[in-house]
Formats: sequence, C-alpha cells, structure tokens
Amino acid sequence: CDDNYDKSGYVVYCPCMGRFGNQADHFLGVLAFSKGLNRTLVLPPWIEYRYGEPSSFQIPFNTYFSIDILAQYHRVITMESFMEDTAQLVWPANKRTSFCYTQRIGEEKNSCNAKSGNPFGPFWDKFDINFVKSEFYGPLNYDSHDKKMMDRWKQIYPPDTWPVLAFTGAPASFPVQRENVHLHKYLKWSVDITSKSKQFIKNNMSGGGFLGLHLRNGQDWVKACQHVQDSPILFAAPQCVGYKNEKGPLTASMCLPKKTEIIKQVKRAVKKFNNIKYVFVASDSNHMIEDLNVALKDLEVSITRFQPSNPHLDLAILGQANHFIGNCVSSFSAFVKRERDVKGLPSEFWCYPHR
Ligand code: GFB
Repeated sequence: CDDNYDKSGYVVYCPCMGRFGNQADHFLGVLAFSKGLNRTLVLPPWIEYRYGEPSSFQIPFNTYFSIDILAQYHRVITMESFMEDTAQLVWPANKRTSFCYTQRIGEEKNSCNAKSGNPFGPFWDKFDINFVKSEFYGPLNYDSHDKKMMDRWKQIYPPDTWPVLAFTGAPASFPVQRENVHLHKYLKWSVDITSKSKQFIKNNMSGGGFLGLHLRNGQDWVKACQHVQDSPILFAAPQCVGYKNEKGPLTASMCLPKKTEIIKQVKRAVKKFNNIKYVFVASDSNHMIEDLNVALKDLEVSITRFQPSNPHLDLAILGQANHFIGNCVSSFSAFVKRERDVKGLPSEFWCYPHR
C-alpha cells in the first residue's frame, strides 16, 4: 500500500571506508546518527575485498547480523528490502541526491562523485542507483549527542522535502565515538554465524576453557605500525590509550608485539586462568602455531585455528573465549573487545597496560 513507508525519512549510506572492523565502527555511529535524526536506517551490505579480485563484493547485512535485535534499538530496514519495496515511493530515480561534507575529487566538478572509484561505484551499481545531484552538508556534522546539531539537520533537511539522505561515505567517525561504543549490544551474530561458531568450539575445544588470541601481523599491518610514533591514536588505539591519548603512550609493541612478548603474555594468561585447555588463534597472516606449540608444550594446552580463513567466524569464536588477548590498534580486535564487554567477559591487550 502506498502509505507503507516511514514519514520521518531514511538514512542510506555506503560503508565505503576500510574493511570489516572499520565498517563496524562506522556502523555504530550511523546507528546513533539515524536515531538522533529519527530516520529509519537502511542497513547497507558489508563491503568485502578478495585477494586478486579488482572489484569489491557486497554481502547483505543480515548474512552476519540479526536484524531483530537491532530493531529493539531503532527502526531499520535492509538495503535490499528498501530498494525493492520502498525506494519507488520515496526515492524515485530522478530525485536521487548524494550527500557529502564537501566536494570529492572525481569525474565531475562540484560534485560528491559518489560513484567514482572502488568500492563507491560497485556499491551503488549493485542496486542500480545513479545520482542526479549532490548536496554538500558541511558544516553540519554527525555527532548525534549534540542535540542542537540534530535539530539543525532536521531544519535544513526536513523529511517531507528530503525523505532520503544518501551519504557517499558513512556519516560517522572512526574510530567509533566513545558515546556509541555501548550500541554494540544490538549487534548480535546471525543464527548461521552463531551456530557455525558454536559447532567449531564443540568439535575442537570441548572439555575445557579456551584463550582467544588475535594476531594482526600481515604486511599491511607491519607498514601501518611504522606510524605509531607520529600517530598516538592510530586506528582503534583510543580503546587503550584514550581518545585524547590520556592513557598513552602508544608503543610499537602494542601495534606489532614481538614473538617473545606474545609468548610471555600467552603463558601468563594460561597460568592465570587455570581452566584453559585450548588456545584459539585468529590472524590475518601468521598464526604462529608452531611457535606456540613449542613454547606452551609444558602447559598442556592444544593450539587451534579456523580453516579456511574466515574473519567473521574468527570474530564470533573470539567473542566466546574464556579470556581474550587482542591488539589495541586493530579495529578487528576492537570489535571482539566490545562484544566481550557487553557479555561481561574479560579481555586484555598485547603489551598494554605497560608493565
Ligand atoms: O577489520 P579491519 O578493518 O581491521 O581490516 P584493522 C582488517 C581485515 O584483515 C579484516 C582481515 O577485515 C579481515 O579481513 N583480518 C584481520 C583477519 N585479522 C584477521 C583475523 O584474525 N582473521 C581473519 N580471518 N582475518 C586496518 C584497516 O585493519 O588496517 C585499515 O581497516 C587499514 O583501513 C589498516 O587498512 C592497515 O583495523 O585491523
């Protein structure tokens, strides 16, 4: 029926920056922003990159997360449903404006160039979306905890004239704003991810507790960690050192711990939690299985990993560990830490706090 849409409007966006951890940080901000504007949030697919593939892939939001739980916090709809059922009513093809803070470099002058480059183009193309206009929303910002700011958005872009605000990139900060961290409690794994992760734990780690490790150590990370000295709040580092670096400093070992540091910290954790019978290792590159086997042989623990590599199952398994050691700087680790905080499970970080 023609009336079956949200008169308070919608927020649409492309999660166009970074990989899963970055997109998840942004997501919590956009959730808060949509609530602040009282607009339905259109849940975008997650954007993924596969080794050797030039383009990006879009994975429906609910492949990984339960929508029912999110709906307990705020009105949401998947991008697939929105485009199929609602867009023709509220967002006809000749009314599609892209929002950006200020113009973006691309083919057109004075434009958001919302579809220039990867993943921008493939994202909107997936839904056959083209934009007829750009709207620069600067100097407005997306701090949903600033009520005056939210009121300005509502005044300048009222939903009857602007039923859909479609953002070129996530209207949210990275890393996630401190005030929005708690929203992670509405991000629950889908039935599929939950049951696969539980099955793995049952098949491979039954009869004892397990320690979860996140080892972020691929070449991109080695390079990124070279910036630690000039960037005291690099990526997700505020989760350890504070948003103003008040709990600093950020050290090279926190970003890329040495093998000796890893082994020392793992041994200490296994001894401290005396129910640990397994060590589960997640990594983008080197799982250090052999090193850990040798180093932990007297502690009677088995070391395991998920194969073939699956980031979401790694995350879901780490979220259920009896104890977790993660990386201060990685937003992938930050995801696990937030989920564990929601559940009241303990976590620590490589080489932090400084001893
Ligand atoms: O998630 P993410 O934004 O975290 O990006 P960071 C890292 C990606 O690497 C993940 C893979 O999305 C995964 O695809 N990855 C990392 C892993 N750790 C694991 C793991 O334990 N298991 C598996 N299976 N995959 C930042 C980027 O990464 O790294 C920044 O987001 C930038 O944009 C920087 O590129 C260098 O915050 O760790």
